[in-house]
Amino acid sequence: MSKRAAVALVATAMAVALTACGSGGGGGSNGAAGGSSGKLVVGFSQVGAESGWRTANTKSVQDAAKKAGVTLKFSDAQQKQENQIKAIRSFIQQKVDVIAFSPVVESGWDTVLKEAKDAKIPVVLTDRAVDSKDESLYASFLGSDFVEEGKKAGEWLVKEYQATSEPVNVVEIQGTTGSAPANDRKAGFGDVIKADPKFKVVASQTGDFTRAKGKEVMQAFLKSQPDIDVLYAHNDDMALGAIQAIEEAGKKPGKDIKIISVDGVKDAFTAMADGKINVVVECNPLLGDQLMELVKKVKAGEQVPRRIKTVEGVFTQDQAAAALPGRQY
Ligand code: GYE
Repeated sequence: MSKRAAVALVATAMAVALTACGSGGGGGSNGAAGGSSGKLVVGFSQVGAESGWRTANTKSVQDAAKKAGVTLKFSDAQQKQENQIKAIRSFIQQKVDVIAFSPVVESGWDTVLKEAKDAKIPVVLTDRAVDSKDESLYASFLGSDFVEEGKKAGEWLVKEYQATSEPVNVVEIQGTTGSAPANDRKAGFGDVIKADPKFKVVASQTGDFTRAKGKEVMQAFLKSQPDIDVLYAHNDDMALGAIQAIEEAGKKPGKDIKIISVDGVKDAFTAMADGKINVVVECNPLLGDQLMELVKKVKAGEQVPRRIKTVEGVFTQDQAAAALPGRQY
């Protein structure tokens, strides 16, 4: 897809999402809008730098902020919730206009979000969700539908093995424990494959969304599981790490062990074009422009949708080579 086409697609998705009736913009009124320079100040607490997806997401948010004339206070939590809580508290102290953050895990946010609410600083979730019951704690959530991604992964598997009634042994490398994408990609996948008992998830462990952990976990699976047909990795980096482990064990990734991955970073497309990954469920990290539009609206007190979903596809080996040059991340 050309850059222009991709931008158009995102813009369309945004337009569609924005027509959905939403509630609770919660535009804060923390003093003069835009701070002393008159620019909107956004505190952004990022998860970390654990994956290719994350690197692309960070760049997208930083570039979009520049383009939108937004002052971005960026904080990298190194995959630790306590660092995110500290960052949010510091944003509150600095009286930023809006706080945007991608929560590393789903639970445990109510106290700090309540502090932001008391300080009248609106919060926007981007990429990952929280499990807070109190919906007034954040204005909107912009990001992918991870359950849907898991379902797409499961649907590919069901189709791939539709001609056999033999058992299909699946190993799963999960994302960060307690994170929305790990919880939801597991649930969506499980939901689809449970309809046919021939599919067995024989081992499932976290690889923390990193290449190094993905490799380590796959090495352990190869030792403990005598017969692995399929690997389902919750992201590309873990799949790429696992490919190394599979090759070092003298097996052919994509053939001896079929591989399902999620994200769609360039390295995964290259591996797919080489026949080493069988299918990639896309998860779009390029959320920056939508996020800037959203924080501006929230600050202005405009109504915004509670949930804005990104539009994503599924790519198989036969499409990989042709799609590769157009991939933006
Ligand atoms: O799939 C993974 C990253 O939250 C959607 O986090 C994101 C996930 C993405 O580390 O690569």
